[in-house]
Amino acid sequence: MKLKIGLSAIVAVGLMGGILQAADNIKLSPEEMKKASQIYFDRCAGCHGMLRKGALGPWIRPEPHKDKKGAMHGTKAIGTEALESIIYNGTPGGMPGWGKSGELTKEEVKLMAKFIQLPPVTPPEKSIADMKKSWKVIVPVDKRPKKPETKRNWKNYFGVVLRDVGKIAVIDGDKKEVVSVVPSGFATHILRMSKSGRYMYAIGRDGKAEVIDLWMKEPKVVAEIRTCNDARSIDTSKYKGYEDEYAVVGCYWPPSIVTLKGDTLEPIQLVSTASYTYDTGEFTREARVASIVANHHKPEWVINVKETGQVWLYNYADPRNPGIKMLMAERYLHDGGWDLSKRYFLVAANARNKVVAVDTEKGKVEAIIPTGGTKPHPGRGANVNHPKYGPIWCTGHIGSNDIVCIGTDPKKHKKYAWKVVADIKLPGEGGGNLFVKTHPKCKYIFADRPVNPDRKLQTQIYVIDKNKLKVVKTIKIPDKYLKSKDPKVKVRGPVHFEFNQKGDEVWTSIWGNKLTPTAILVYDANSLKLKKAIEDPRIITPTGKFNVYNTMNDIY
Ligand code: DHE
Repeated sequence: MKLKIGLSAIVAVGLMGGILQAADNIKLSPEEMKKASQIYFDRCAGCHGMLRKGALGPWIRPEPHKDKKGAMHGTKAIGTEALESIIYNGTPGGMPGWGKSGELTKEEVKLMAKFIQLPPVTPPEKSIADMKKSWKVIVPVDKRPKKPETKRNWKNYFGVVLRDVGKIAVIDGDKKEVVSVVPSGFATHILRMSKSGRYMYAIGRDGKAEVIDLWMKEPKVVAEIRTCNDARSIDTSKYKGYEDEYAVVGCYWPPSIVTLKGDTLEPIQLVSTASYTYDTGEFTREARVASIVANHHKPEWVINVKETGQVWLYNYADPRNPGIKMLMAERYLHDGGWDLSKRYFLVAANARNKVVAVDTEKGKVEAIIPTGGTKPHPGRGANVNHPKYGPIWCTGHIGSNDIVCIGTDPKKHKKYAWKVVADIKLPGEGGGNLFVKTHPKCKYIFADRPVNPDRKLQTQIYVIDKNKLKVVKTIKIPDKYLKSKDPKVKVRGPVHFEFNQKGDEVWTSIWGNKLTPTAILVYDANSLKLKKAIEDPRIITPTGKFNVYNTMNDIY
């Protein structure tokens, strides 16, 4: 697997630097280092960073460090036993209990408790020449269909990430049939569509990008490239005249922006995002790219640089010579979505419990709003045109049970603009919500809670009435969909929602494990009845689902 090459390089650098002996009395053999580096990359780096300086999760380097409240952190001072307990049990702040859930064995938990007391190793860089070695055009552009080859309603296809098996299922949303299952990168994170919807793009945690041609009778990967070693975001050029022209990948490591040709994925430009924090001006090598959205009104991507707290407005009209406007926003920028008018982009700054609203028409930060909850995590958020507050945008939180809605119309609803107009409490203790979703035609917002430690709360769907702004129903997932073949690993509850093209069905994934195929449940979005469980032996660890029509038009 390509990922292993990157990681062995990381381990090799570590060995050369003599890190095995670095911390007093903690020694790991080369095999243990290799295993721990792999686990760290798969499970920990996303939240704590490759350099372990913290982001969604805290600083976990051996040396002490003062956090913003003045408290000192350092893994050496915490010690192996306490670290083991945290890794095993998780924390109320949203850290999963890796041992308790069965995902890591007791030995692996102990290994990780030791590993994070050793100094981190700087992972390798990647050039355009390196990327080109992995670039493949599998079906040349002139050999692809000139018009859709299928009679199916391909705009109502759903791309579903099959996370732990590194595949993507393309499902016909009208017929609820699997049309094809294609290979993707390691632990694919998200899918996005080209402006026309014809091309579906995937980005893997290992930085591998694929483009799938949905016009083919059986959709296939037509080009692929490994852009970096660690990534979470991808989007496309959506402005008039640039439709389907470019794709862009946002990398966690090396922290960078990679522009690709839309149909072939040929790399065009590579820009480092290493920069200075917006507030204290500290140089930050690990300034990772979090969410990216494509502006429909300008040839521009809105690119959120997590650790520096900067939003980059990236003009791709001349992609070899991009124009970049850097907006000073807030830390740590993570996920977000458009408001109803698609003028404002709202993004979570999760270390500060705030949401940043960016005015993409004027190219400025319009407002920074404290949400009142802990660790906002909107996914792309949920938009509502409310009878009293006008257009509002809602986000959930990982660390608390608040679903918070913010006014987004400074012209006609000035009184409510950029203010929290509703704080909807999910029932029961703790947060654990990852995604909220709605559709303009639906009267409800749906919320999940897959990382809440309470099994009951974790396995329900929370239904919020858009007018009342209250939870009006909880839907319990039937037990038969929550069974695991591996008794040590539990099947988690529903994760992530997506609507069909018409907006009358909402789909959610049952988040299983590698051994257990799990269902995608389709609910009637009005009656809230379970309409269909899509079950197929190939559907293993389904996570994100992306309807072609809704994703190409940013409907949420
Ligand atoms: Fe995600 C979106 C990063 C954990 C499923 N995730 C995003 C985005 C980022 C991100 C930056 C926004 C992309 C965009 O819009 O351009 N996610 C991270 C992490 O760093 C984190 C916290 C830890 C990690 O190591 O990856 C993380 N994410 C998860 C999960 O555990 C989930 C549930 C399953 C998985 O794949 O690991 C998960 N993330 C998703 C999904 C989206 C997403 C389904 C897209 C939501 C949408 O509706 O667009």
